[in-house]
Amino acid sequence: MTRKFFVGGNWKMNGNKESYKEIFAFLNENLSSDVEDVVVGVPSIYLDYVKNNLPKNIALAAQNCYKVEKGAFTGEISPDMIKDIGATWVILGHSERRNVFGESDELVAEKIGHSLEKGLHVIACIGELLSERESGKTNEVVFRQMNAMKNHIKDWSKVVIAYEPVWAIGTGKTATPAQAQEVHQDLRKWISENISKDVAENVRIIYGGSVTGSNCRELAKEKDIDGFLVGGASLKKEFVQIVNARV
Ligand code: G2H
Repeated sequence: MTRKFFVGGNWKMNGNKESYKEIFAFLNENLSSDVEDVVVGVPSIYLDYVKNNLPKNIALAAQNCYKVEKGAFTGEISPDMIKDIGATWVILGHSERRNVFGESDELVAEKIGHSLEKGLHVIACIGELLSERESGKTNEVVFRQMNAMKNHIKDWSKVVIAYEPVWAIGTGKTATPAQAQEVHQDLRKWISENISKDVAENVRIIYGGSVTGSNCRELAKEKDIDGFLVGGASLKKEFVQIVNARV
C-alpha cells in the first residue's frame, strides 16, 4: 500500500489579504520544502492573490465550481477559469454546499465529472448528518453519495475522497479514530465491490471534521485514513502539525 498522505486546508469564507499574510508567513517558515500533496482551498475571489503568494510546493484549490464550460450562470466559476489562474484542484460536494446551498448528489457528481474532464483534480466530499448516524444510516448515505459520483468518474487517480461526518464539522466534536476508520474501511470495501480492487487500494480517503494539531496524530495512525481536510485549524499555525501528522 503506497498511498501518499494528503492534507487539504479549507479556508471556507474566512480571512482577507491582510490575514492571509500570516498564513503565508507560517507556511513559509515552518513547512518543510519537500512536503507533497498539501492543498489549500480558498475563496474564489482570492484564488489569484493566494496563487501569487503561496509557497510553491502547496497546491491551490477552488472551493466549488459549476458543471459546464461557460455561459449565463451568474455568480459561478468554471473549471477552465480555475485552471486559467493556475489552480489545479477543486473541492466539490462539501457538506456546506450540500446542506446550506441544497446541492444534490447528482449535481455534485456532474460537477466532479466536468472538472475531471477539464483536467482538474477533485477533493470529493461525502458524509452523513447526525440524525442519519443516529438512525444507523451512515453507510447507506455515504454509499449513495459515492454511487452518484461513480458514473461520472473515469480517472480515479485525480480524485481524493473526503469523508466528513456533518456532525463533526466545525463543532469541536471529532469522530474518534475508530469511528472514522470504520467508515473509511467500509468505503474502501464498497469501492472494491462497486468500482475496482485497484481503485480501492489506491484512492486516498481523507477525514475531515474538527481536525486539530492535538487529534491529528491518533487519527493518522488508522490504516485507511490517508490524510485530512482541515477547516478552522488550516487558518492557524497548527496546520503545519497536521501536515506533519505522519512524519
Ligand atoms: C470540515 C472541515 C473542513 P472543520 O468542513 O472541510 O472543517 O475542520 O472546521 O470542521
